[in-house]
Amino acid sequence: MIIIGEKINGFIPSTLAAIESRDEEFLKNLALRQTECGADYLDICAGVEPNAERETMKWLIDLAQNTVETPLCIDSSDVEVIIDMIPHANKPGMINSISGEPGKCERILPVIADTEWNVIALTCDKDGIPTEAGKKYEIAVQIIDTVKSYGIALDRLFLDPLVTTLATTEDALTSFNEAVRMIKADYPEVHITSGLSNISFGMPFRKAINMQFLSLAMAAGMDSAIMDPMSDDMRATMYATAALIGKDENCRAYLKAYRKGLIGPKKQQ
Ligand code: THG
Repeated sequence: MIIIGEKINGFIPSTLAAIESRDEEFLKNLALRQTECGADYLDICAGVEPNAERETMKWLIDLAQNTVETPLCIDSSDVEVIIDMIPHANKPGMINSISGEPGKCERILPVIADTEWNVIALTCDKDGIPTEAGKKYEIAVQIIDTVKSYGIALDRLFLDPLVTTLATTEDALTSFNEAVRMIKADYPEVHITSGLSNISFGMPFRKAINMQFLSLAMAAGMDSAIMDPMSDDMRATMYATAALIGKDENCRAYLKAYRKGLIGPKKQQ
């Protein structure tokens, strides 16, 4: 599993408060702890008003890079902000995100074509976010064709089939997983990622839903997640599932995570 740590995001109230008060220690600590908990990338999302986004994003990038070696995942809905942040990164990371919406692929892909940057692509387009698996797949194929046309290897592409909300769409998980299976069957080298918490919006005991979503989506072929790696429950779910679905040879990663104390029952105080 390729873990994208979600905690440095201004849409999280405690993170926003730290950003607004320029609380470096709080934010450095998030970079450090997520990395210790196994994050492969750190999502960086400013979550501030548009005219402060560039400055805030740059400050967060510098802060993270001064604290850890973990590559960054530049998260903004504004492609121009993303492009302006690329030169500030001290190593290639992940772009979050492009989609089937006009202008996104055309603007970002030529910039990263001859680099080692990876890119997340959302399966939405000018008509919005489809709930139906066939439509998610259709947009995915269009994006894949465009990515290929820029000479970008498909293992640099992380498709996000945009899971919908279970409380309002009862087939949110089943259509997501169907899209994952369709994409993986035809394009096995493409990665699949997702935010884990959208599905449980509006439900009580969200963690239960998020954990089982992670597990079931991994079984369908999802190999990355934008998640809270500091959550003991989410980490345990991830390692146990990888072992159970045959994605962890000799359960090595599970055993190593246990030995390192990354998973396991809480020690008595
Ligand atoms: N896809 C892509 N990018 C994304 C999302 C996606 N970026 C933003 C978002 N969705 C993913 N990031 C977050 C960040 C924080 C939370 C949810 C999604 C969140 N966190 C809780 C908190 O920190 O309080 C804790 C959650 C937990 O304990 O597991 O709510 O879908 N491409």
